[in-house]
Amino acid sequence: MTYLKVEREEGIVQITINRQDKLNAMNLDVMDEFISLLDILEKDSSRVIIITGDGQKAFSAGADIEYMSSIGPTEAEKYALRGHEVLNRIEKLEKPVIAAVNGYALGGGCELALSCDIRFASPNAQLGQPEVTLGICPGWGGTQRLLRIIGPARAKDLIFSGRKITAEEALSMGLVNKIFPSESLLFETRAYAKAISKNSNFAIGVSKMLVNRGTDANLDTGLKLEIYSWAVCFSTKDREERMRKFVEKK
Ligand code: CO8
Repeated sequence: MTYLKVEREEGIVQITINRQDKLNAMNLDVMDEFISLLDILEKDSSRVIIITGDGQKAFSAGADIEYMSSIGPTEAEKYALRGHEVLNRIEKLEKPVIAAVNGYALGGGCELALSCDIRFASPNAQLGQPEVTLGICPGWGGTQRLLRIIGPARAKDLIFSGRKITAEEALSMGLVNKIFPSESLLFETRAYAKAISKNSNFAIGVSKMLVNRGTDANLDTGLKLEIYSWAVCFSTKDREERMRKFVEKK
């Protein structure tokens, strides 16, 4: 792969967007590489995925503005659909995906982070949806995922103003989960990934699905889905062994 660097260690896969000269802006090639990689990650035995950007400056500065400046509505729709495919598949992956936001996460870069389950950031991170400054609305799910994560009033503020917010402000509105010093962001993210990878990946996958589905379902439907999913967990060997070990220790 040219634009995505993939490193694997003990079930943890770290994906680094590797287009530093353009602040890791995502052109069609980057999206195509994400799709090829997702084809693998959806089936392999990896347990936790980390997404970050190369260098100290950017997670990703978004969709490629140079490319977008040369296209019309037909290509724009294709570009948007490609982005949606990538982000939807990340969101639906049956394993945790963590964004290590190491700098600018703007437009499509912020939207990529929003499709992840957890966002850790360095103090120099700046997040935002500056699309309206370019004459477009967010196009990779920003209006919908931002709304669900930080609520409509805050989402509208960020989208209407196009302003960049600091990691601290993002933390205060629940847009990032935690801030780590720049030099230890990846170390801490990997440590967290390793810790959660020791838990049942089946149970985590089911929990992820329940939280995601529950976001748009009414409470009664969400609770019903939880009951059935909970019961299904009792059919796994993994659950049997984990509970047996606990009981035997006693
Ligand atoms: N696309 C392409 N190139 C970019 C992008 C980008 N999004 N961002 C930065 N670059 C390039 C610059 O052109 C520059 O290239 P070069 O050195 O060849 O001139 C290089 O990266 C370094 O950038 P700067 O010199 O601008 O660095 P600064 O430190 O001065 O500024 C900023 C950093 C503030 C991040 C600035 O680069 C910036 O504002 N970038 C654009 C951020 C932005 O507006 N992002 C949103 C894009 S729109 C979007 O993502 C829509 C998503 C939905 C798409 C739906 C499909 C239709």
